[in-house]
Amino acid sequence: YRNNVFLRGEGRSPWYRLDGSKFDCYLVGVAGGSASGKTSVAVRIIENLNVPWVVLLSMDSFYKELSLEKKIEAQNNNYNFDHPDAFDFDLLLYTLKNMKEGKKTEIPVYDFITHSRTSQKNSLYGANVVIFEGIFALYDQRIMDLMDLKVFVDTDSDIRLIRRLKRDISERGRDINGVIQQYQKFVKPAFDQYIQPTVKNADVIIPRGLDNLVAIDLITKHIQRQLHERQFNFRWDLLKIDYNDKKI
Ligand code: UZR
Ligand code: MG
Repeated sequence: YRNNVFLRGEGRSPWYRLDGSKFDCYLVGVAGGSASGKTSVAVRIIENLNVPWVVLLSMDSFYKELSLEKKIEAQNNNYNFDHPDAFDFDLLLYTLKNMKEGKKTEIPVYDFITHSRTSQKNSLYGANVVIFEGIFALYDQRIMDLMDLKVFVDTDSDIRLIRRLKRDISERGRDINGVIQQYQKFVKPAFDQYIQPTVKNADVIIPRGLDNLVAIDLITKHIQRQLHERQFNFRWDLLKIDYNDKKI
């Protein structure tokens, strides 16, 4: 996947299918409850893939900017960051579409302190594989329609609560009571009502998350095989060999 060879101008030139239809980068969606291990699974897939130009995109970048009123709610722990309404699915759709087409794409940088997008943006110039992870990765049909592979990380809720406690206390400066309160008020109800039902949208369900090396290996092999097939298509296209001539 010597993608850099195909880089030009405003991003990568798109690949083409044998039938001449435009082809784009491989998009994987990874959903699952909070602290289920989505990020870890995604990172492991990327390491195993061993392909250049792989992008990991987190749904955290697509939180909506909050009005002053909502910011006060957030400060008082009354704003629900685990509800689908907290996310800007339109911006997400626009961004993922651009990435799939290999266009230069700006990823917003969300600041969880001010609850707004910073003036800074991350620019991406196309990728072979994009892994998009978040609690609502498999929620919006328009987004799922763009995906080549849909994964749900299914980790027991007690394990997720333990991890969430550890992470929020050590990395997010919260105290034990605050984390438990938030979990009971927002995280658990949202999981039961909105996130868990999206498991039916998945192509593959990974029980136990990162511990499930076999599932991660199967997923990696599948993506590699698909990329391999696409690369061949591209080469034939480059060499202007008619596919029908090659068919025996
Ligand atoms: P995951 N979250 C934070 O608390 N701080 C951040 O900077 C980013 C996310 C929380 C978010 C949600 N809710 O419950 C959870 N809040 O992380 C989703 N507030 O992220 O899938 O990594 O657990
Ligand atoms: Mg995460």
